Amino acid sequence: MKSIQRQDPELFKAMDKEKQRQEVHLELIASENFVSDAVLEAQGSMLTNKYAEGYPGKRYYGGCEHVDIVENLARDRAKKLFNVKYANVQAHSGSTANMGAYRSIVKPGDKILGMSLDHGGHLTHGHPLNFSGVDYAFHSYGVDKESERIDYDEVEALALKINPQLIVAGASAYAREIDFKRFRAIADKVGAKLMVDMAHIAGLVAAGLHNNPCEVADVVTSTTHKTLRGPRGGIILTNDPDIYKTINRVVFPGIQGGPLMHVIAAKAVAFEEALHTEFRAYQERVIKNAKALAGELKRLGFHVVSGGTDNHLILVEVKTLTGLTGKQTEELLEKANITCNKNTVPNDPEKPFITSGIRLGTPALTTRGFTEEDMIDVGKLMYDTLMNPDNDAVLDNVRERVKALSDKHPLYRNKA
Ligand code: DSN
Repeated sequence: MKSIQRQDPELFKAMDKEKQRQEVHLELIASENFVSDAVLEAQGSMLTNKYAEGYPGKRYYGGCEHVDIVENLARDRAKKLFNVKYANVQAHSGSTANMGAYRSIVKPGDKILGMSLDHGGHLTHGHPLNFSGVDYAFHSYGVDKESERIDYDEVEALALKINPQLIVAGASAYAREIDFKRFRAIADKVGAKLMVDMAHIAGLVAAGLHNNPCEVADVVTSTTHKTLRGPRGGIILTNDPDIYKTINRVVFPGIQGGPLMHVIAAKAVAFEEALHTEFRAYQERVIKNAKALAGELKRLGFHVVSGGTDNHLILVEVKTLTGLTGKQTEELLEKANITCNKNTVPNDPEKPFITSGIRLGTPALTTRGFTEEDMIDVGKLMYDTLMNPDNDAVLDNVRERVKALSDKHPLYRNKA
Protein backbone atom coordinates (compact mmCIF):
# COMPACT_ATOMS: atom_id res chain seq x y z
CA MET A 1 0.00 0.00 0.00
CA LYS A 2 3.02 2.28 -0.50
CA SER A 3 1.38 4.49 -3.14
CA ILE A 4 -1.74 4.99 -1.03
CA GLN A 5 0.43 5.88 1.97
CA ARG A 6 2.25 8.52 -0.07
CA GLN A 7 -0.74 9.93 -1.91
CA ASP A 8 -3.60 9.65 0.57
CA PRO A 9 -2.42 9.39 4.20
CA GLU A 10 -5.93 9.83 5.58
CA LEU A 11 -7.25 6.81 3.71
CA PHE A 12 -4.04 4.86 4.33
CA LYS A 13 -4.47 5.29 8.08
CA ALA A 14 -7.90 3.65 8.04
CA MET A 15 -6.75 0.84 5.76
CA ASP A 16 -3.66 0.19 7.84
CA LYS A 17 -5.76 0.08 11.01
CA GLU A 18 -8.05 -2.47 9.38
CA LYS A 19 -5.01 -4.55 8.45
CA GLN A 20 -3.87 -4.44 12.08
CA ARG A 21 -7.38 -5.35 13.28
CA GLN A 22 -7.39 -8.40 11.03
CA GLU A 23 -3.97 -9.36 12.41
CA VAL A 24 -4.75 -9.12 16.11
CA HIS A 25 -8.43 -10.14 16.26
CA LEU A 26 -9.68 -13.71 16.19
CA GLU A 27 -11.96 -13.68 13.13
CA LEU A 28 -14.94 -15.95 13.68
CA ILE A 29 -17.43 -14.46 11.21
CA ALA A 30 -18.53 -17.58 9.32
CA SER A 31 -18.76 -15.82 5.94
CA GLU A 32 -15.27 -14.28 6.03
CA ASN A 33 -11.87 -15.59 5.04
CA PHE A 34 -8.35 -14.42 4.18
CA VAL A 35 -7.48 -14.63 0.49
CA SER A 36 -4.07 -15.50 -0.95
CA ASP A 37 -1.59 -12.89 -2.15
CA ALA A 38 -2.34 -14.00 -5.73
CA VAL A 39 -6.07 -13.29 -5.29
CA LEU A 40 -5.24 -9.86 -3.83
CA GLU A 41 -2.86 -9.11 -6.71
CA ALA A 42 -5.41 -10.06 -9.35
CA GLN A 43 -8.13 -7.97 -7.71
CA GLY A 44 -5.78 -5.01 -7.34
CA SER A 45 -4.53 -5.29 -10.93
CA MET A 46 -4.79 -3.09 -14.04
CA LEU A 47 -7.67 -5.26 -15.23
CA THR A 48 -9.88 -2.83 -13.33
CA ASN A 49 -9.31 -0.41 -16.24
CA LYS A 50 -11.05 -2.53 -18.86
CA TYR A 51 -14.63 -2.32 -20.05
CA ALA A 52 -15.85 -5.64 -21.44
CA GLU A 53 -19.65 -5.57 -21.65
CA GLY A 54 -20.80 -8.83 -23.16
CA TYR A 55 -19.19 -12.24 -22.96
CA PRO A 56 -15.94 -13.75 -24.34
CA GLY A 57 -15.92 -13.54 -28.14
CA LYS A 58 -18.96 -11.23 -28.17
CA ARG A 59 -18.14 -7.92 -26.52
CA TYR A 60 -19.43 -4.39 -27.00
CA TYR A 61 -15.92 -2.89 -26.68
CA GLY A 62 -12.65 -3.35 -28.51
CA GLY A 63 -9.42 -4.59 -26.99
CA CYS A 64 -11.02 -7.50 -25.13
CA GLU A 65 -8.82 -10.30 -26.47
CA HIS A 66 -6.87 -10.69 -23.23
CA VAL A 67 -9.75 -10.31 -20.79
CA ASP A 68 -11.60 -12.91 -22.89
CA ILE A 69 -8.87 -15.37 -21.91
CA VAL A 70 -9.25 -14.33 -18.27
CA GLU A 71 -13.02 -14.85 -18.26
CA ASN A 72 -12.75 -18.17 -20.09
CA LEU A 73 -10.20 -19.38 -17.54
CA ALA A 74 -12.56 -18.41 -14.70
CA ARG A 75 -15.51 -20.13 -16.39
CA ASP A 76 -13.59 -23.31 -17.24
CA ARG A 77 -12.12 -23.61 -13.76
CA ALA A 78 -15.50 -23.06 -12.10
CA LYS A 79 -17.01 -25.78 -14.32
CA LYS A 80 -14.20 -28.21 -13.45
CA LEU A 81 -14.33 -27.40 -9.76
CA PHE A 82 -18.06 -28.02 -9.41
CA ASN A 83 -18.36 -30.61 -12.18
CA VAL A 84 -21.00 -28.58 -14.01
CA LYS A 85 -21.54 -27.77 -17.69
CA TYR A 86 -22.06 -23.99 -17.64
CA ALA A 87 -20.84 -21.13 -15.47
CA ASN A 88 -21.56 -17.40 -15.48
CA VAL A 89 -18.80 -15.71 -13.49
CA GLN A 90 -19.90 -12.08 -13.95
CA ALA A 91 -22.34 -11.67 -11.04
CA HIS A 92 -20.96 -8.87 -8.87
CA SER A 93 -22.25 -10.45 -5.65
CA GLY A 94 -24.25 -13.29 -4.17
CA SER A 95 -27.39 -11.13 -4.18
CA THR A 96 -26.95 -10.30 -7.85
CA ALA A 97 -26.33 -13.96 -8.61
CA ASN A 98 -29.59 -14.84 -6.86
CA MET A 99 -31.46 -12.11 -8.72
CA GLY A 100 -30.03 -13.46 -11.97
CA ALA A 101 -31.05 -17.01 -11.09
CA TYR A 102 -34.62 -16.05 -10.11
CA ARG A 103 -35.13 -13.97 -13.24
CA SER A 104 -33.93 -16.88 -15.35
CA ILE A 105 -36.35 -19.47 -14.00
CA VAL A 106 -39.42 -17.74 -12.50
CA LYS A 107 -41.66 -14.77 -13.28
CA PRO A 108 -42.57 -11.87 -10.99
CA GLY A 109 -45.37 -12.95 -8.68
CA ASP A 110 -44.50 -16.65 -8.91
CA LYS A 111 -44.54 -18.70 -5.71
CA ILE A 112 -41.19 -19.66 -4.21
CA LEU A 113 -40.52 -21.79 -1.15
CA GLY A 114 -37.29 -20.92 0.68
CA MET A 115 -35.75 -21.12 4.14
CA SER A 116 -36.86 -18.36 6.48
CA LEU A 117 -34.18 -15.86 7.47
CA ASP A 118 -34.71 -16.36 11.20
CA HIS A 119 -34.18 -20.12 10.84
CA GLY A 120 -30.96 -19.73 8.84
CA GLY A 121 -32.00 -18.53 5.37
CA HIS A 122 -30.78 -15.41 3.58
CA LEU A 123 -32.18 -11.95 2.84
CA THR A 124 -32.47 -12.85 -0.84
CA HIS A 125 -34.58 -15.90 0.03
CA GLY A 126 -37.70 -13.80 0.42
CA HIS A 127 -37.21 -11.17 3.11
CA PRO A 128 -40.08 -8.68 2.67
CA LEU A 129 -37.69 -5.72 2.38
CA ASN A 130 -35.44 -7.45 -0.15
CA PHE A 131 -36.10 -7.49 -3.93
CA SER A 132 -36.84 -11.21 -3.60
CA GLY A 133 -39.69 -10.66 -1.17
CA VAL A 134 -40.99 -7.74 -3.26
CA ASP A 135 -40.87 -9.44 -6.67
CA TYR A 136 -42.01 -12.95 -5.77
CA ALA A 137 -44.59 -14.59 -3.53
CA PHE A 138 -42.23 -16.22 -1.04
CA HIS A 139 -43.26 -18.86 1.47
CA SER A 140 -40.85 -20.27 3.98
CA TYR A 141 -39.83 -23.44 5.74
CA GLY A 142 -37.80 -23.55 8.94
CA VAL A 143 -36.14 -26.13 11.14
CA ASP A 144 -37.77 -28.69 13.42
CA LYS A 145 -38.33 -27.42 16.97
CA GLU A 146 -36.67 -30.40 18.65
CA SER A 147 -33.86 -31.41 16.31
CA GLU A 148 -33.24 -27.84 15.06
CA ARG A 149 -32.56 -29.41 11.64
CA ILE A 150 -34.50 -29.11 8.39
CA ASP A 151 -37.49 -31.42 8.57
CA TYR A 152 -37.72 -32.63 4.96
CA ASP A 153 -41.16 -34.17 5.50
CA GLU A 154 -42.36 -30.75 6.65
CA VAL A 155 -40.78 -29.10 3.57
CA GLU A 156 -42.57 -31.65 1.39
CA ALA A 157 -45.89 -31.05 3.14
CA LEU A 158 -45.48 -27.29 2.66
CA ALA A 159 -44.55 -27.74 -0.99
CA LEU A 160 -47.63 -29.87 -1.59
CA LYS A 161 -49.80 -27.23 0.08
CA ILE A 162 -48.26 -24.18 -1.61
CA ASN A 163 -47.44 -25.61 -5.03
CA PRO A 164 -44.46 -23.31 -5.65
CA GLN A 165 -42.88 -22.75 -9.06
CA LEU A 166 -39.46 -22.81 -7.37
CA ILE A 167 -37.91 -24.28 -4.24
CA VAL A 168 -34.76 -22.63 -2.87
CA ALA A 169 -32.33 -24.65 -0.74
CA GLY A 170 -29.23 -23.26 0.97
CA ALA A 171 -28.63 -21.16 4.05
CA SER A 172 -26.53 -18.56 5.81
CA ALA A 173 -26.78 -19.97 9.31
CA TYR A 174 -27.36 -23.72 9.14
CA ALA A 175 -24.71 -26.03 10.55
CA ARG A 176 -25.88 -29.33 9.10
CA GLU A 177 -25.30 -30.98 5.73
CA ILE A 178 -28.24 -30.24 3.44
CA ASP A 179 -29.81 -33.15 1.56
CA PHE A 180 -30.06 -31.65 -1.91
CA LYS A 181 -31.29 -34.93 -3.43
CA ARG A 182 -34.27 -34.89 -1.10
CA PHE A 183 -34.97 -31.28 -2.12
CA ARG A 184 -34.87 -32.42 -5.77
CA ALA A 185 -37.36 -35.19 -5.03
CA ILE A 186 -39.69 -32.71 -3.31
CA ALA A 187 -39.41 -30.24 -6.20
CA ASP A 188 -40.16 -33.01 -8.70
CA LYS A 189 -43.19 -34.10 -6.71
CA VAL A 190 -44.79 -30.65 -7.06
CA GLY A 191 -43.40 -29.80 -10.51
CA ALA A 192 -41.17 -27.02 -9.16
CA LYS A 193 -37.69 -26.01 -10.22
CA LEU A 194 -34.87 -26.29 -7.67
CA MET A 195 -32.33 -23.57 -7.02
CA VAL A 196 -29.51 -23.99 -4.52
CA ASP A 197 -27.64 -21.07 -2.98
CA MET A 198 -24.43 -22.76 -1.81
CA ALA A 199 -22.62 -19.53 -0.88
CA HIS A 200 -21.59 -20.65 2.60
CA ILE A 201 -20.55 -24.19 1.77
CA ALA A 202 -19.07 -23.71 -1.74
CA GLY A 203 -15.53 -24.44 -0.52
CA LEU A 204 -16.68 -27.66 1.11
CA VAL A 205 -18.53 -28.67 -2.06
CA ALA A 206 -15.45 -27.89 -4.18
CA ALA A 207 -13.38 -30.09 -1.88
CA GLY A 208 -15.88 -32.98 -2.08
CA LEU A 209 -16.78 -32.65 1.61
CA HIS A 210 -20.45 -31.75 1.05
CA ASN A 211 -22.81 -33.30 -1.50
CA ASN A 212 -22.71 -31.28 -4.72
CA PRO A 213 -25.96 -29.43 -5.54
CA CYS A 214 -24.92 -29.09 -9.19
CA GLU A 215 -25.82 -32.78 -9.59
CA VAL A 216 -29.49 -32.16 -8.90
CA ALA A 217 -30.44 -28.46 -9.01
CA ASP A 218 -31.64 -26.54 -12.05
CA VAL A 219 -29.51 -23.58 -11.00
CA VAL A 220 -26.82 -23.17 -8.33
CA THR A 221 -25.58 -19.80 -7.11
CA SER A 222 -22.69 -18.94 -4.86
CA THR A 223 -20.52 -16.19 -3.58
CA THR A 224 -16.80 -16.69 -4.11
CA HIS A 225 -15.43 -15.20 -0.90
CA LYS A 226 -16.62 -17.40 1.95
CA THR A 227 -15.33 -20.97 2.38
CA LEU A 228 -14.27 -20.76 -1.29
CA ARG A 229 -11.64 -18.15 -0.28
CA GLY A 230 -11.74 -15.97 -3.37
CA PRO A 231 -12.57 -12.31 -4.05
CA ARG A 232 -15.96 -10.85 -3.13
CA GLY A 233 -18.33 -11.81 -5.93
CA GLY A 234 -20.89 -14.25 -7.28
CA ILE A 235 -21.28 -17.10 -9.77
CA ILE A 236 -24.25 -18.88 -11.35
CA LEU A 237 -23.97 -22.52 -12.44
CA THR A 238 -26.27 -24.82 -14.39
CA ASN A 239 -26.26 -27.98 -16.50
CA ASP A 240 -29.16 -26.80 -18.65
CA PRO A 241 -28.15 -25.08 -21.93
CA ASP A 242 -31.41 -23.13 -22.25
CA ILE A 243 -31.31 -21.87 -18.66
CA TYR A 244 -27.66 -20.91 -19.22
CA LYS A 245 -28.56 -18.79 -22.26
CA THR A 246 -31.21 -17.03 -20.22
CA ILE A 247 -28.86 -16.51 -17.26
CA ASN A 248 -26.31 -14.82 -19.52
CA ARG A 249 -28.96 -12.48 -20.94
CA VAL A 250 -30.38 -11.73 -17.52
CA VAL A 251 -26.99 -10.92 -15.93
CA PHE A 252 -25.94 -8.75 -18.89
CA PRO A 253 -27.69 -6.63 -20.08
CA GLY A 254 -30.58 -7.52 -17.72
CA ILE A 255 -29.06 -6.60 -14.37
CA GLN A 256 -25.46 -5.51 -14.78
CA GLY A 257 -23.35 -3.48 -17.18
CA GLY A 258 -19.62 -4.02 -17.52
CA PRO A 259 -18.17 -7.03 -15.72
CA LEU A 260 -15.47 -6.47 -13.10
CA MET A 261 -12.59 -8.05 -14.99
CA HIS A 262 -10.14 -7.66 -12.10
CA VAL A 263 -12.55 -9.55 -9.84
CA ILE A 264 -13.13 -12.20 -12.49
CA ALA A 265 -9.34 -12.65 -12.71
CA ALA A 266 -9.25 -13.05 -8.93
CA LYS A 267 -12.07 -15.61 -9.16
CA ALA A 268 -9.96 -17.52 -11.73
CA VAL A 269 -7.04 -17.51 -9.28
CA ALA A 270 -9.20 -18.76 -6.41
CA PHE A 271 -10.81 -21.52 -8.51
CA GLU A 272 -7.37 -22.72 -9.56
CA GLU A 273 -6.24 -22.76 -5.93
CA ALA A 274 -9.33 -24.74 -5.00
CA LEU A 275 -8.52 -27.42 -7.59
CA HIS A 276 -5.38 -28.40 -5.63
CA THR A 277 -5.27 -31.18 -3.04
CA GLU A 278 -4.06 -28.70 -0.40
CA PHE A 279 -7.46 -26.99 -0.64
CA ARG A 280 -9.21 -30.22 0.29
CA ALA A 281 -6.87 -30.61 3.27
CA TYR A 282 -7.68 -27.03 4.29
CA GLN A 283 -11.43 -27.68 4.11
CA GLU A 284 -11.01 -30.86 6.16
CA ARG A 285 -9.32 -28.75 8.82
CA VAL A 286 -12.12 -26.15 8.62
CA ILE A 287 -14.66 -28.85 9.51
CA LYS A 288 -12.49 -30.45 12.21
CA ASN A 289 -11.92 -27.02 13.76
CA ALA A 290 -15.64 -26.24 13.74
CA LYS A 291 -16.40 -29.56 15.42
CA ALA A 292 -13.71 -28.92 18.03
CA LEU A 293 -15.07 -25.44 18.85
CA ALA A 294 -18.68 -26.66 18.91
CA GLY A 295 -17.69 -29.54 21.20
CA GLU A 296 -15.90 -27.26 23.62
CA LEU A 297 -18.74 -24.74 23.74
CA LYS A 298 -21.17 -27.58 24.45
CA ARG A 299 -18.92 -28.96 27.17
CA LEU A 300 -18.88 -25.50 28.76
CA GLY A 301 -22.67 -25.43 28.85
CA PHE A 302 -23.66 -23.39 25.79
CA HIS A 303 -26.68 -24.44 23.75
CA VAL A 304 -25.20 -25.26 20.35
CA VAL A 305 -28.11 -25.21 17.90
CA SER A 306 -28.80 -28.70 16.44
CA GLY A 307 -26.24 -30.10 18.87
CA GLY A 308 -23.16 -29.55 16.73
CA THR A 309 -22.00 -29.01 13.16
CA ASP A 310 -21.26 -30.84 9.92
CA ASN A 311 -19.70 -27.87 8.19
CA HIS A 312 -17.71 -24.67 8.85
CA LEU A 313 -20.34 -22.97 10.99
CA ILE A 314 -21.72 -23.06 14.52
CA LEU A 315 -24.89 -21.40 15.72
CA VAL A 316 -24.90 -20.81 19.47
CA GLU A 317 -27.80 -19.77 21.69
CA VAL A 318 -25.98 -17.74 24.36
CA LYS A 319 -28.74 -16.19 26.43
CA THR A 320 -29.73 -19.25 28.45
CA LEU A 321 -26.23 -19.76 29.84
CA THR A 322 -24.94 -16.19 30.08
CA GLY A 323 -28.04 -14.02 30.37
CA LEU A 324 -26.60 -11.90 27.55
CA THR A 325 -28.31 -11.19 24.24
CA GLY A 326 -26.53 -11.89 20.97
CA LYS A 327 -25.89 -8.16 20.57
CA GLN A 328 -24.29 -7.88 24.02
CA THR A 329 -22.27 -11.01 23.32
CA GLU A 330 -20.95 -9.66 20.03
CA GLU A 331 -19.97 -6.38 21.72
CA LEU A 332 -18.32 -8.04 24.71
CA LEU A 333 -16.33 -10.46 22.56
CA GLU A 334 -15.22 -7.55 20.40
CA LYS A 335 -13.70 -5.96 23.52
CA ALA A 336 -11.73 -9.17 23.96
CA ASN A 337 -10.57 -8.95 20.31
CA ILE A 338 -12.79 -11.83 19.25
CA THR A 339 -15.00 -10.99 16.25
CA CYS A 340 -18.29 -12.70 15.45
CA ASN A 341 -21.84 -11.69 14.60
CA LYS A 342 -25.05 -11.78 16.55
CA ASN A 343 -27.55 -14.09 14.92
CA THR A 344 -31.12 -15.16 15.49
CA VAL A 345 -31.56 -18.74 16.60
CA PRO A 346 -34.61 -20.78 15.57
CA ASN A 347 -37.75 -19.38 17.28
CA ASP A 348 -35.73 -16.54 18.76
CA PRO A 349 -37.83 -14.37 21.10
CA GLU A 350 -35.51 -11.39 20.44
CA LYS A 351 -35.61 -9.08 17.42
CA PRO A 352 -33.02 -9.61 14.61
CA PHE A 353 -30.99 -6.60 15.79
CA ILE A 354 -30.78 -8.01 19.34
CA THR A 355 -31.03 -11.83 19.02
CA SER A 356 -30.34 -14.61 21.53
CA GLY A 357 -27.45 -16.09 19.64
CA ILE A 358 -24.24 -15.73 17.73
CA ARG A 359 -22.92 -17.35 14.58
CA LEU A 360 -19.34 -18.59 14.48
CA GLY A 361 -17.24 -20.03 11.67
CA THR A 362 -13.77 -21.46 11.27
CA PRO A 363 -12.73 -20.69 7.63
CA ALA A 364 -10.69 -17.57 8.48
CA LEU A 365 -8.83 -18.90 11.53
CA THR A 366 -8.14 -22.18 9.74
CA THR A 367 -6.51 -20.21 6.91
CA ARG A 368 -4.24 -18.70 9.60
CA GLY A 369 -3.25 -22.20 10.67
CA PHE A 370 -5.36 -22.62 13.81
CA THR A 371 -5.61 -26.22 14.98
CA GLU A 372 -8.33 -28.09 16.87
CA GLU A 373 -6.38 -27.47 20.08
CA ASP A 374 -6.36 -23.73 19.34
CA MET A 375 -10.10 -23.79 18.68
CA ILE A 376 -10.68 -25.42 22.07
CA ASP A 377 -8.72 -22.52 23.58
CA VAL A 378 -10.89 -20.08 21.64
CA GLY A 379 -13.97 -21.70 23.18
CA LYS A 380 -12.51 -21.25 26.66
CA LEU A 381 -11.65 -17.61 25.91
CA MET A 382 -15.22 -16.97 24.83
CA TYR A 383 -16.57 -18.64 27.95
CA ASP A 384 -14.28 -16.67 30.29
CA THR A 385 -15.26 -13.40 28.61
CA LEU A 386 -18.99 -14.01 28.59
CA MET A 387 -19.23 -15.40 32.13
CA ASN A 388 -17.36 -12.38 33.53
CA PRO A 389 -18.86 -9.43 31.67
CA ASP A 390 -17.88 -6.82 34.28
CA ASN A 391 -14.49 -8.16 35.30
CA ASP A 392 -11.69 -6.07 33.75
CA ALA A 393 -8.96 -8.37 35.07
CA VAL A 394 -10.51 -11.34 33.26
CA LEU A 395 -10.90 -9.26 30.11
CA ASP A 396 -7.23 -8.23 30.25
CA ASN A 397 -6.20 -11.83 30.70
CA VAL A 398 -8.36 -12.95 27.76
CA ARG A 399 -6.83 -10.24 25.55
CA GLU A 400 -3.35 -11.49 26.41
CA ARG A 401 -4.33 -15.06 25.55
CA VAL A 402 -5.91 -13.85 22.30
CA LYS A 403 -2.66 -12.04 21.49
CA ALA A 404 -0.65 -15.20 22.17
CA LEU A 405 -2.87 -17.13 19.75
CA SER A 406 -2.69 -14.50 17.01
CA ASP A 407 1.11 -14.21 17.50
CA LYS A 408 1.35 -17.97 17.08
CA HIS A 409 -0.44 -17.74 13.71
CA PRO A 410 0.64 -14.48 12.05
CA LEU A 411 -1.43 -13.21 9.14
CA TYR A 412 0.36 -10.28 7.52
CA ARG A 413 3.15 -9.39 9.90
CA ASN A 414 5.82 -11.56 8.26
CA LYS A 415 4.99 -10.09 4.86
CA ALA A 416 6.33 -6.96 3.23
N1 DSN B 1 -23.91 -11.64 4.73
C1 DSN B 1 -23.56 -12.99 4.41
C2 DSN B 1 -23.28 -13.80 5.60
O1 DSN B 1 -22.67 -13.29 6.51
O2 DSN B 1 -23.66 -14.96 5.65
C3 DSN B 1 -24.54 -13.64 3.54
O3 DSN B 1 -24.66 -12.91 2.37
